[in-house]
Amino acid sequence: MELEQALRVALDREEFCLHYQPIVDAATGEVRALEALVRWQHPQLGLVPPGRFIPLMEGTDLIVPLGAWVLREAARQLQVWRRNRPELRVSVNVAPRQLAQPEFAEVVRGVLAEFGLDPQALMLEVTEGAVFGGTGGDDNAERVAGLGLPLALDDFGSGYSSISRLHRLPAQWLKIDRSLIEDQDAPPPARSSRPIVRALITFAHEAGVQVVAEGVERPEQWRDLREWGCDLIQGFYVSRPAAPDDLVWGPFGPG
Ligand code: G
Ligand code: G
Ligand code: MN
Ligand code: NA
Repeated sequence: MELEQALRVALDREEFCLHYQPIVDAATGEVRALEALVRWQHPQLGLVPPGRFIPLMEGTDLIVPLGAWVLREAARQLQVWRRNRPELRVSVNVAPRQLAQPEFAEVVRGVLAEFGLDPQALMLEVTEGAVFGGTGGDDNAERVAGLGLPLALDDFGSGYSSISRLHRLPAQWLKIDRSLIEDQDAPPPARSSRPIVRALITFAHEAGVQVVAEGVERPEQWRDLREWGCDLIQGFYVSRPAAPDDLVWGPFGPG
């Protein structure tokens, strides 16, 4: 069966599930939030990672119903977690086409109401392209921010990122793309991204925005980032994304 058709069937059968990756306080190692990351539980293939089907769904309108399902499932799970962890947040990735839907803010409002969630509890991860791509994403970003949801600017530094846009987006977090964290200690002749990361932290703080470093895989990276004032750490060194029952809650630390 063609992949697109298989994904339509998978949506009808609700064959998707969410894994969660901790985002921890750089200073204390406590879990502040969890990023929801979708997987497809294929009856024959097993767990399919999003890299295999999200691009196709983003190219069709399939991302819209999938995105709505992800929002609702993340909100449902968050309501359960917040009974014991009242400060916990979950952040959800929002695709450009999803953010461009006229009814996007209404869908978000409905999900918050259904689960009686504080809007501050649910974060939305948006990319620069989604917000500034001229598709109406900027209006919807303003609308959901107006509902009280915090926004995270995702994958910053992976494309043609612009610092000036930080001031034009009501974002609480800047997520530095893992490509910049990865080359942090690149050996010569590759040029290290360390000065860029330090400058981004400084600029973000000037704009009143907290910084999340993505893709932290080694304790030395965490120690450097902490020294530079980075607020939050995410990456395999802390934890891989995991099913709710398999999550380890820390606190974590760079040793
Ligand atoms: O887990 P992995 O590295 O394979 O994720 C690949 C990409 O899929 C990441 O860029 C991530 O943002 C994206 N992704 C994961 N879950 C979702 C989701 O629920 N919605 C959207 N739009 N993208 C997602
Ligand atoms: O684009 P987005 O930031 O949403 O992508 C998140 C993806 O990055 C997830 O699919 C997750 O599996 C992946 N990821 C998270 N931490 C690490 C890490 O430390 N190293 C690498 N290589 N990938 C990571
Ligand atoms: Mn993300
Ligand atoms: Na990212």
